[in-house]
Amino acid sequence: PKNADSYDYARYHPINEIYSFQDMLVAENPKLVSKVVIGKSYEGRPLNVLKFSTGGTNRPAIWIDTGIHAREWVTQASGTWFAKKIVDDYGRDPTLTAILNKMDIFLEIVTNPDGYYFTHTSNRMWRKTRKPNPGSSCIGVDPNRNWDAGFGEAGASDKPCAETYRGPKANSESEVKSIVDFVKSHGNIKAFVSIHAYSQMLLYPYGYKKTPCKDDTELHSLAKKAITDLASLYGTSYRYGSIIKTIYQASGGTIDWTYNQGIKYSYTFELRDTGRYGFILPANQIIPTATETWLALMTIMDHTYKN
Ligand code: ING
Ligand code: ZN
Repeated sequence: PKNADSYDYARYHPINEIYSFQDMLVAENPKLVSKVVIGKSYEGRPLNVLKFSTGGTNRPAIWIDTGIHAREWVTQASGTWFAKKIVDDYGRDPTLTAILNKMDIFLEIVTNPDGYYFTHTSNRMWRKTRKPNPGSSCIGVDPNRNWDAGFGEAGASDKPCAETYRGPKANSESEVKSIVDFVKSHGNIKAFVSIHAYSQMLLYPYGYKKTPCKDDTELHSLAKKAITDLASLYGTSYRYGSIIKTIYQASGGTIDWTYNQGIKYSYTFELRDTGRYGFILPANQIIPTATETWLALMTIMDHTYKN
């Protein structure tokens, strides 16, 4: 495609097309969108983050990432759709306009680029990063077990061949460490939403321990509101609650670390479906999935803006 309008949002795209999409969006909307390269992947690909900002310096911000797990293709596709939705709605939708007049939005669409490339070229079901593990013939670390929150505790594997291998140490993966450095140096991130698939769930901390987080009551009621808004479009039903109580114990997860850093509105989505197609969600569900998810994201962003 030659511009963001002619990009086919109803198809899955290889990484080079998502990278060119990002550059087109920046070129077409220079006053609103810029590209921040927060690091590079193990294989040397740029870790691109789109910054949506109407001015100011170090404004309070909302972070959204998609595709930290390579095979969860509806997430990267939805992230691309969100980026276009933001530029289309700014100045038209009063709620989004108010948010962007006070806050910045950061969106990392291809959070695990080496893995995403590998799912297009070799193994559609790849989940992890692509860094070799010394002493093992198995490749990669689970980038959602590699964060410094309960790292090494129950809820991850210490075996390099496992799908939930935590890695040799917290932040061993540059795809994780680059976000850690960005979040710390920014210092003003108020909401952090990490998007996975599949299972139709909206989850909040903790995953590594059963103790309810300090903001459990508020996060629970905001989750309920968000999934109610999501369901209002097509009736898609979501479960919600803390990670450990709703899905399973998972240590070293992204949002447990961001929550412990003081980012109160830390959430993980598990997008469509509930298993009929699983990771191989048909492309004709991309736009419906992204559209309904956007309603829940707006609910979380608007609550963050008002609090
Ligand atoms: N599910 C997540 C996983 O990494 C999860 C569930 C979410 C765990 C948030 C920890 C924190 O196992 C998928 N589909 O990846
Ligand atoms: Zn995932």
